[in-house]
Amino acid sequence: MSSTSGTTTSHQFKKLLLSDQLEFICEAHNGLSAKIVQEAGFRGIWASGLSISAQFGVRDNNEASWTQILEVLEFMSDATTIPILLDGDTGYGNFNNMQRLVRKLEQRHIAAVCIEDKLFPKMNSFIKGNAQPMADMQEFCGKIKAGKDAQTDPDFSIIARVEAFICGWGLAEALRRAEAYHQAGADGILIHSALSVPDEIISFKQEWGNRCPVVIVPTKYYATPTDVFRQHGFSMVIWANHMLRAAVAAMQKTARTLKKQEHLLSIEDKVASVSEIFRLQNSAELQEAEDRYLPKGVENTSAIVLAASRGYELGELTEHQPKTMVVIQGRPILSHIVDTYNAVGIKDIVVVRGYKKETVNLPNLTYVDNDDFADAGELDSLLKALQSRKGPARSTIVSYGDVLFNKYIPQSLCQENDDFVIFVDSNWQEQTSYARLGGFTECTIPNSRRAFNAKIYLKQIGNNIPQTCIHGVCMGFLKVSPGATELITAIIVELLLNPANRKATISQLLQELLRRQYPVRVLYTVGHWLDINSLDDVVQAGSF
Ligand code: SPV
Ligand code: MG
Repeated sequence: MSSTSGTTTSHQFKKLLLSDQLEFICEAHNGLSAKIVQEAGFRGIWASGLSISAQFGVRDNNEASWTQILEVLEFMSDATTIPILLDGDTGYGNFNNMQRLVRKLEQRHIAAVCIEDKLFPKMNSFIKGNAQPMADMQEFCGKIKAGKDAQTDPDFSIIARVEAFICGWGLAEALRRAEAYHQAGADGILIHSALSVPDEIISFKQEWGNRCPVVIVPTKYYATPTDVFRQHGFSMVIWANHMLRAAVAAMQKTARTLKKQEHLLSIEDKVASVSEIFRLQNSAELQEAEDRYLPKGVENTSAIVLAASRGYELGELTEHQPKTMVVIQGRPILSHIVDTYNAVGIKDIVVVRGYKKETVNLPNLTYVDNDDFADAGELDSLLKALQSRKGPARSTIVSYGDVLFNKYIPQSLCQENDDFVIFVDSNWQEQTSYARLGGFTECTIPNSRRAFNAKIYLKQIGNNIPQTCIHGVCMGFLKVSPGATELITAIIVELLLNPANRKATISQLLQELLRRQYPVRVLYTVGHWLDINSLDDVVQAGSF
């Protein structure tokens, strides 16, 4: 992977290995721990065989297959930009397997691999090290050569790990092997020791001098001051398993506490917050991408249903209840409206009630009362609804309490990003009740094949438009984007300051938007809705 500094990770690793200071790399065993290591400031990662097998819950004896290790490496590489040195055990086979391994590592932007001179399946060096057989030295040299020949990136490094001390063969054998591996092309030597003091590795380094970089793993001689390693000219220290061991200790403690206490109170402050996990997973990036790539969903959309008026035109039917509560097919009109909104996922529904408000009582709705309903108009109700809402602005669909509609209508409105979007039925000649609605509209293009893919905007709206200009009838739906909510509220407030506008309608609001030159997007439909304006409509609605 190319890093933020513009160089490849293999190049960065080479530089660390050859640097004239003591460098440190730290173990990680999955994407998350790799990211944590990088964030701590480390300039390299040790993909430990012990830790990766342990996080799988298996032994460090090549029980996890090499392709399973490769998958973990891919996550680690994806999560970071610093170099990763793979603990490649014995190379997972002979020279041939080693060559394939190197090619696969390069494909995954792994900077380097370390192989040890033991036999497959290997055993962790700290378990009966003395009894472990070593690889044939020449065979191991062939494996190093094969790996170096397989790499296509000149900076890819191969570290040869000498297990002579671990297996009880002593300094002379360690030096003999290290020299052979160096001659075979190894970029560095890892000299390993299981003693609790650094004597073996120091004696090795004193004899070895500076023939090539020497890497150490002070897991067992952990009490040694780091300056001792510096003074002896080691190149790199690997903190080989401490992320895994830290996690295990924390998990054991947490699990025991939870089991015993059966509540979360005493551990909440001791564990990472959920938001910290989201941060490590880079959730913010996905949120941004969703905004860019996903069609706008309904999850951030609310609805306002204007249902304050009585609806005199229905006569006796509205004597004891407003029109929105007139029963159609066994349920009030409002219940049908709520179902349609719910069907597209819109749950947050504000209903403005006025006439016989106590009869408007369906569950799961937010009610706003307009007790001035007899003297005030739609905009007065809309303003009350807008002002009642708390929290961050959301998309809002405004509709009437006596209009039935297909879910296609709110769904289409939600897809559009424009600040103001309305629906226009182009089949206006068949609409008998247009006068009651927003009235006639002229748009930038009439509904036609050409209009199908075009963005269409409102040119004028009202009931005095010349017949030849009419493109449809406004259905009373208005979608307002979150960004335009404050604006629309301010415009309504201003309109209502004039007493002449006391009974102003949605149509007048749209006229005002046009007057102020705000674009109002138009979506065309033919049908998909029904305005209940007469007893005939009530009957007709039964088959809607
Ligand atoms: C590992 O981390 O898997 C190692 C280092 O190989 S050690 O466990 O010390 O052998
Ligand atoms: Mg290992």
